[in-house]
Amino acid sequence: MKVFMAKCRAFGLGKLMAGVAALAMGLVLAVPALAESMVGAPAPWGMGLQPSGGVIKERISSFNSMVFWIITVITIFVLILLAYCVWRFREERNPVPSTTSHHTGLEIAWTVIPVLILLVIAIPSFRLLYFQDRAVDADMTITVQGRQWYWNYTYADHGNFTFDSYPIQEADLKPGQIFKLSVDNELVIPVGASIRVLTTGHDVIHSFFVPALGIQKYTIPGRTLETWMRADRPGIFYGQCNQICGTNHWFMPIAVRAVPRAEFDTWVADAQKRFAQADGSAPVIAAAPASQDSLQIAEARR
Ligand SMILES: [Cu+2]
Repeated sequence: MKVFMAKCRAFGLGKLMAGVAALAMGLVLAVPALAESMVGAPAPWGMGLQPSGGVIKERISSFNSMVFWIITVITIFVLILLAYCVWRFREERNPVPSTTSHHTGLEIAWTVIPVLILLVIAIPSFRLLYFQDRAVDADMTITVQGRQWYWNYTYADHGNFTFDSYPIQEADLKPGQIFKLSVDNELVIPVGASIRVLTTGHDVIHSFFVPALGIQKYTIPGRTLETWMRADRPGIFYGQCNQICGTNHWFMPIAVRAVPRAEFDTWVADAQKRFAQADGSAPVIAAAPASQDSLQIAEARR
């Protein structure tokens, strides 16, 4: 019996060890698998922000968490104060109401403390706004044009090829594609590259919004606005036009695919052929803002 118990224990321990080893292996394998490709998309019952695909979204998320905790502490404090006042100054315990209307110390405190709290929020907030504003040292430029109702992308630094991006109809979806988010021609970018994004509108105001990359910019007819994005991990990051732009506003999803540099170069070589103009010339619409104005804007803002 003793031998049997010992065997059982040994077997149990062995099994446990094997389990732990398998779990550890699984975790080791899971990390590269996660790093391989992430999907930035809304999830059913998702309560928080979308996962971060790059540094801008990481900073937005940590700022959001900081403000969340400040709000939580203030809310709990006010709730406790309210409950205490209701209990302490109820009619039964306080038959003769106080006629006090001023308290200098208290008034200074409830003016100064909120100002300090706002300062604590304002400093990182402005820092984040300026960080999001433009790429300090962009590796490449992409022009994004919002049109009724599709997106047009131009790769200014790669021969100025340009293409349109439309959503995939429900009947044509392949496995893994998402209705109202997946598109026929994705905006492909290299992982780790800081990309200057120049936005402009063709007809009405649209807005280029990809939450997982922390980018949102209006596309306004007659104007070129600048912002930037960087995907620090490979994956596909979905977004949508988030400025009501007409009846087919829903028809403007965005899919940004971040791939390793070598894969990006292969895609560019292929895209240059696929999206070449019929006469081989550079696209007219994008040529001016992408090559000249973009540099002037970048220079003027330094
Ligand atoms: Cu829209």
